[in-house]
Amino acid sequence: MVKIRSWEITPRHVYLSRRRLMAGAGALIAGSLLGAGCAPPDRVRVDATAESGAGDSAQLSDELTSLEAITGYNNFYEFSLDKEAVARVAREFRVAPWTVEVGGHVAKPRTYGIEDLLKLGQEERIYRMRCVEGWSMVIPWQGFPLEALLKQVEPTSQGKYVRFETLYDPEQMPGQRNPAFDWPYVEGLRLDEAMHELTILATGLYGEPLLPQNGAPLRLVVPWKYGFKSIKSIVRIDLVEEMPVTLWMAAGGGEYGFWANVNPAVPHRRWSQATERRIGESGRRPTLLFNGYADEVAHLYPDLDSRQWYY
Ligand SMILES: Nc1nc2c(c(=O)[nH]1)N[C@H]1C(S)=C(S)[C@@H](COP(=O)(O)O)O[C@H]1N2
Ligand SMILES: [Mo]
Repeated sequence: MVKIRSWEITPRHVYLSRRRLMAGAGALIAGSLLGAGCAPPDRVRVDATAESGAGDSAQLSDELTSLEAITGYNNFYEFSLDKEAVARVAREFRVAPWTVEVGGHVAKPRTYGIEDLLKLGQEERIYRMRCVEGWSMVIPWQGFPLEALLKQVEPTSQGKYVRFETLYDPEQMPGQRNPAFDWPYVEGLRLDEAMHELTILATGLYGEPLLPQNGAPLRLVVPWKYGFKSIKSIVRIDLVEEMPVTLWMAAGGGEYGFWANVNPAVPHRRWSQATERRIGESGRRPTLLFNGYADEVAHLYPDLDSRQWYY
């Protein structure tokens, strides 16, 4: 039986549509929730934590975003800048064979085949995902903690940050011919962020292997940070000593920073981050500090003022 942990769901109430879960591939997830013994007739309701300081968001529920939206509305600039075109352009993307080189400041560098990584164990994680552009989804991922991989390669004392790189293959990824960006896509985390239990490498969603548009066969998911940190189709992971320069740091003229923690109080230079549009809903909902995961992650940032949380 899968244990439900507080961070898997909203800090207050979560209502998961059982009907939607039971439809097709989601049955696995529904099964685990039902197994946990909280299944009223047609909805599964989970109270994650006790009520405390409930604000507006206490009234809001987090239903899973539809499979259609998750796989049909994508940011993946290597394929297209048009979110609704990404799936089509990426359809033929070759995800096998696939290897991931893990190196840098580690005692045991290693090249993994995707099949080795799948052996690290698959867990279900239902996370909110908040794009810096002001929209969000709730996605049922499968994957494994990044920590499990990092422990195998044994970071040395010089390994202070983790640098991730997406495949570079302009033949398959026409967007990489766009000279506005410094390809390949690079992202990074501080080691403690990378080792945090919320941080996963995802291999699937809704019970199925990832499709190309969602970052097949392996992508990062860091749910308390803006979506652009969750780099797709990873081929290299390096432990490095200095904060890596990410694609967005290089491209954005300081607009998109390294930390990129979701924070409703810190506006983007061109728009407010106070509210967001949940895909599939009408209207907007308040954005939550650290995307609703503050209880789990705020302790990572004792020295950052709130502006640095974003920039
Ligand atoms: N390599 C790569 N990773 C990427 C992106 C990208 O363009 N290229 N877009 C990012 C952005 S802005 C978001 S919001 C998420 C979107 O993930 P999804 O399409 O699976 O919802 O992927 C992130 N990872
Ligand atoms: Mo995004």
